[in-house]
Amino acid sequence: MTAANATLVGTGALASFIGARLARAGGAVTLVGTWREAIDTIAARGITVEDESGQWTALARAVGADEPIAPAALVIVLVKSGQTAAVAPMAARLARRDGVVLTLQNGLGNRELLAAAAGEDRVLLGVAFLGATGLGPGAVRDGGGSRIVVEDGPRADLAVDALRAAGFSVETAADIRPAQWSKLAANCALNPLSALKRVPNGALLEDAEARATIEQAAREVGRVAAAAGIRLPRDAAAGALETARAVARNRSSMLQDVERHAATEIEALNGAVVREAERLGVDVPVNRRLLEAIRALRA
Ligand code: KPL
Repeated sequence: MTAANATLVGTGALASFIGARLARAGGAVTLVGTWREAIDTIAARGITVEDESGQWTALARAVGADEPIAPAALVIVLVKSGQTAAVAPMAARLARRDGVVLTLQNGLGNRELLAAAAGEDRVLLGVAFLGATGLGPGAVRDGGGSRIVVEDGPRADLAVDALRAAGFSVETAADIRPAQWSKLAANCALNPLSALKRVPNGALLEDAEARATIEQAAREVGRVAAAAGIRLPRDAAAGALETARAVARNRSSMLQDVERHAATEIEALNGAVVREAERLGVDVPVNRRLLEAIRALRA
């Protein structure tokens, strides 16, 4: 396992958390983004992380998207899925020709957008079953979970070694789609519900009605996956509940988005599932209801 130098596209909670872990392992880490307060805070004081061990700080470089940055062997994309199309050309430029662009984002469609810009053989999809709660610019709390599945592919070892050196529990998969859809099932169930109820993930598990909705929403996603020919490693509802337990203390990214009045990832999550379900002729009433409820919140 070798600490790796990496460029992270994004300065939000997950980018700060993963960036801090990579930097603490000894890698030279650069975060690139547009959130000026986060860039200035990280450049001045590093990234502050709260976790079970207490509070610690890791030094990282943080720059605006228009500043010159030398291409890196490993580029990790961590912006919200709605911003992927906009950052894809930059992510492609930031990776060396022999480097790799890894997406650890939520939702469907990110890999395809990045591959269109960087080339199919330079992009890898990773699925992160972990959470990070933003506490302000350059400050984040570990939201629990540690598992990351990375698709096998050219130069996957660059990403796998770096993430393992940072202490994550990393697996590789020849076919990433079962992991991707398992996480999608968890996201479609937990994120909108936690955002509507304004509670951390764990509180949903203690509420019988919410728990039932989680199971129904996740099972619908499992049925869409099955109709698309993707076999999930286990029952989608059981998987979503397990993820909820692992990230119980986390405030889901959608809840954090709603609280800061930002665009949510609902279209790349339940929206994508509903569209796929329509294409495949699968009924997904619970996902449709959650989609409409979050759209209404935003309106
Ligand atoms: O992916 C997530 C998110 O918040 O977006 C998890 C960690 C699964 C739920 O909080």
